[in-house]
Amino acid sequence: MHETHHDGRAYGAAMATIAATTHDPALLGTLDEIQRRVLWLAVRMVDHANRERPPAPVPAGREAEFAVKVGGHMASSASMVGIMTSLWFAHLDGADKVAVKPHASPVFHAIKYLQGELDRSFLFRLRERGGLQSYPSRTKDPDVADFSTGSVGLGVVAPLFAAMTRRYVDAHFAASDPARFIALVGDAELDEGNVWEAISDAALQGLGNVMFVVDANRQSLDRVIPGQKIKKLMEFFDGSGWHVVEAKYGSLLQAAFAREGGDALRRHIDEMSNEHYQSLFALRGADLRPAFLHDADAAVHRFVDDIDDRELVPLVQNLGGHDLGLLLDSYRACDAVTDRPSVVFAYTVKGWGLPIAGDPLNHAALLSPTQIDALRAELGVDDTTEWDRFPDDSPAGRVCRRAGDEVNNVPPAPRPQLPVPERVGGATGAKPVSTQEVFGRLLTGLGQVPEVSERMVTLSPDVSVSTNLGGWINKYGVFHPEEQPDHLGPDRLLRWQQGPTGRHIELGISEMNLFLALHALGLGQELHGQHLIPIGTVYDPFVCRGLDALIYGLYNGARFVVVGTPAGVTLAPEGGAHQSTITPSIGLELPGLSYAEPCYALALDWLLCDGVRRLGDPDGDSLYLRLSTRPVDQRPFADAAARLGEDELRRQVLAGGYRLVEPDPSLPADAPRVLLASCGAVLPEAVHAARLLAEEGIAATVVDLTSPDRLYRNWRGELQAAARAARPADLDSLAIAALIRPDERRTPIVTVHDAASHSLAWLGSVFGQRTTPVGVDAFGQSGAIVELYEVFDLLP
Ligand SMILES: Cc1ncc(C[n+]2csc(CCOP(=O)(O)OP(=O)(O)O)c2C)c(N)n1
Ligand SMILES: [Mg+2]
Repeated sequence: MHETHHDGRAYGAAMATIAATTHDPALLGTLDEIQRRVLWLAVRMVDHANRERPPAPVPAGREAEFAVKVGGHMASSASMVGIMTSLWFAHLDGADKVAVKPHASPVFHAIKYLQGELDRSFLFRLRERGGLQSYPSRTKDPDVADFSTGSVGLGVVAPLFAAMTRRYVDAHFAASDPARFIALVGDAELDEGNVWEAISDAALQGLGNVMFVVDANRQSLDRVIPGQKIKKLMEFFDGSGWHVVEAKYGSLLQAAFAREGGDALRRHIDEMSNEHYQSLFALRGADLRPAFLHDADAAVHRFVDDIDDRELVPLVQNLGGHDLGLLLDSYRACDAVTDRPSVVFAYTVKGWGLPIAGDPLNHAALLSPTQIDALRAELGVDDTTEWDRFPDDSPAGRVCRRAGDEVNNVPPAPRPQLPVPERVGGATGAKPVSTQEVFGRLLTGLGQVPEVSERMVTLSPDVSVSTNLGGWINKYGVFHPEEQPDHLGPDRLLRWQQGPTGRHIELGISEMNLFLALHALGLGQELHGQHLIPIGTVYDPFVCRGLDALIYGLYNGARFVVVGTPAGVTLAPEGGAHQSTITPSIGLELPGLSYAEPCYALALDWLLCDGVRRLGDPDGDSLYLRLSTRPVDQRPFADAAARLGEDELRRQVLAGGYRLVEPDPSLPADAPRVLLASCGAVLPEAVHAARLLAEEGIAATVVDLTSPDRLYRNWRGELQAAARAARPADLDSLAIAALIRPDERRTPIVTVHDAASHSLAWLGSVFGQRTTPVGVDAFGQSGAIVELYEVFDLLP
């Protein structure tokens, strides 16, 4: 494998090559027996799902239209069998948390089955609805994975952020049982930039309870990875201050290298290209020798002459990632280093033990029935025993039972119900004020409620100051595992007092890290036994930069508040690069997230308090607030509160909208009508437009859509329920029915949004009204607010 160091420089002191030590041969023998069964079950599960399970019933005659393969990843699973068997049966204990490489999910389930945590019936339900998920799922798999994985790269760092969360939780609450946080990583996953964003972030340094194990099979989906990739990756980790362990060669090869002339063998393998090395795995006996010796010098020929054909195959494939003793040594070496995270590069064979081993196109390859039959015989099971666990009284059975007792997941306690007030208060006044400014004040206000405050933690990717977290940070400080001197002193606009009691986590400019940290903190209850209230701020356009991590967090059931501010072209002078347009649709469409875009201070107060409370509700969700720096006159809201009463107004604001301005009563009853529906920073333009329209004799109603998301879901939910029950939809029961009165349901609607016009265009469909959507359907540009509103038709 062509992995020699390019400039001959010695690796950093942190890098260690593990030499095999002696282990109890009986234990290694039992682990080997277990790994063979794990391999069999993982492969057979995929095989069964593809060849034996009857397909889901399909409307008659339409079979071809629904015929897609089930799929699954035998080769990616096989390369992890040694790593995962040694880990689960001889290393982990109950408190440890592990993220499993997405395509090794069958291995995870095979292990959980052998340990007694997964019922046998699930072995036949891989990739079936309600069965085992294609990729490990924290929320859907019956044998609960600690972390979901699937979008490569995200699961890699999830345990790193979880360890960061544990460190935070232990510093703020009573310390919990020590746990190790482990990621099992595909080597090509490390191509994803988010991995390196996390590894280099200061907030994630010094976590000695983290271990990554990289399945270095030198293959991705498409190819054998050329060149010196693994050495480069090791250097990256080393350069980031990690403890790096290389488990490259197994004990057979290590022993061969130690024999006389063994150096030449080592050099030959080290210098061989990955493609050449991988091509050897398909060869047996006499075919292997000439291929192995291609380009070898005389010393290697001499050395190999003494090895017979049968010994050559296991020797050539004897990589560290399949040597159980070496793997255990590697894990222990990582445990021994407690001041920084560790990574093991375990060299493996993709498709280990299978006829597709090392084939560059084996990623999704399935064994043929004949190959399955041969493998069954080779791995020591038959038709009658192939799905069995080991007998309880066998050595393997005893190891399975003991490991199972130690590592079964305990279901988490429900999140506590906190005394979150309905409103913080004190945010309103006579002066026009922006939602972003109010948000800053509300945070410090919520900080006055001790049971809530102690669980609040804010985060920002280097935009704390410009998203108004300054007041909160000044009061509660910045988290650092150790007390830090404050060289600049307290007399500054923004203090930066760092220590273990701090309640703000500052991140570098990585929105992926923001959402991955929100995900980790938002699972505080599930993974660490402490419910947290994580609140992250980000410039709204850069929500898109972290979008996959945001989706990941929601998919995993994490609960957090994210504040996108400032948003829209209202950020006028900052220019098109900073003006968000499509984020409302993201907020509306993502499950598990309530998107709200209030315009007025008290509406924001209610929404934030309600959102914080919902983080702890069993059927709650996360909250996305889209805010602005535009100062807004608060009087129209005070008028609406006087008209509707505060309790009713609050109820409507939380439901998603209310009538802000009623039509001018001085207009005749038969005056032409229009309904202006808007939200957020451009709402004052709708209010102003209503006045101008009244002067022209047109009766305009202004509706403030505080959460278009909640209104849409409420409407869509009723339509769906009605359709499924074959009954007419009860539109009068909808929250929107309070916004659009019966006598207005033929009135034309104009929607006005500082966002893509599409986001509110659905509104007219509720009652079948003609709708003109107005919004920002082009990239923005620098200018004054008034100029940009003019460009996008947002000025009345
Ligand atoms: C973000 C993302 N992009 C692409 C994919 C599709 N994909 C799945 S596995 C894979 C290759 C992974 O290679 P590696 O991590 O080395 O895993 P191996 O199967 O070799 O163990 C790709 C590109 C994905 N799952 N997620
Ligand atoms: Mg790989």
